[in-house]
Amino acid sequence: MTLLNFRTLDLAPAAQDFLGDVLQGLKQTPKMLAPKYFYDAPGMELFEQICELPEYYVTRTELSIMADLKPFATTQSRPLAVIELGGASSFKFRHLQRSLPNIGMYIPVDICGPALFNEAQLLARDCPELNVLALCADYQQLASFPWATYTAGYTPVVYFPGSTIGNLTRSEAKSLLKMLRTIVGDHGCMLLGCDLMKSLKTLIPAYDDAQGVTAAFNLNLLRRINKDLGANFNTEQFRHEIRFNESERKIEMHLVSQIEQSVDLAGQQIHFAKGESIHTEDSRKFTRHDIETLAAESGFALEKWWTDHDDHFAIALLGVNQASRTVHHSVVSSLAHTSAALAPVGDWAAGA
Ligand code: AVI
Repeated sequence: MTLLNFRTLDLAPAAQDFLGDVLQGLKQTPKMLAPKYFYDAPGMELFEQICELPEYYVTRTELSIMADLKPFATTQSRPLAVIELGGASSFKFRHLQRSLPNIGMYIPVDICGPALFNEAQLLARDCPELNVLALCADYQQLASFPWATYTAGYTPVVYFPGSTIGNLTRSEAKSLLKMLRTIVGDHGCMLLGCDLMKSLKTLIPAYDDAQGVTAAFNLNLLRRINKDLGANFNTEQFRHEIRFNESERKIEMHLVSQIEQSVDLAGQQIHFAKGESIHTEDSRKFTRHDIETLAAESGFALEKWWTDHDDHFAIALLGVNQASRTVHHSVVSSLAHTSAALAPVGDWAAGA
């Protein structure tokens, strides 16, 4: 059955980028791999299991706060166009819909195309009144997307849940927010999930659970490199390790080589000393002040801060900083005219 309210756009980066990034990361000292590569189909499945672990407080705490967002919906006169970053699973969006009943357009963005398209189609089938545009893309590609065309008539709301912002460096987070500021225009806003700094007694087990699901998630990155790039990592020879970096208030995930060894990748030999690690992820933990500062540096302003009783997690409403208004407006207008390759969906505009 053709769904009139469902479209897809595939701007997925070439496989070549993956090989280039992996080679570059493994040749540098210390070795590193970008966390965005965790999320192939098995990685997505493992991440879903992580979200249900008793130790991983993040997801259930975030969901518990969502009901508090209701008053925000009533202040909006136009229907909302929700742009979700990392939207391959529609699970959180379905919760969001219960709190924000005036969503008319949903644009989930993810680099895991098959899961994204599948989930978005199911959502479009379940919600015939909702226009769904599933966009397979890397966050960097979003800057040149003609957002204003797609969100005309709606209030654009960028939804970035799960504290994925914490997996970026400070400067990456700032650049991303600056770019998102151009997407929301002068009248939009952003809902940002932020994991807060807390006791290590809670933090450490959340990233080193008793069942070993997080370890399997971390090691799956090496399996993916074997499968997609023809490498020969022996995953038995690497161990999941987490470290708390106090000065930067972040949990680091590493894969530590248990022996001295060499791995073949694309005709090259990658050498590992015994005990040498590959740094695979940072997960930053925030304070309210961190988010206020980040917002102010990116053209946003913190307008609301919803949190749970234990102050474990917060959802921040970032509105547009008055001073940044007109400058960004012209950027949004020009973006609408730059990408001729992507046909606008004029008939989807609210009120059209
Ligand atoms: C996706 N991201 C916010 C998760 C986090 O908590 O940093 C990824 C994760 N890594 C290990 N467990 C969960």
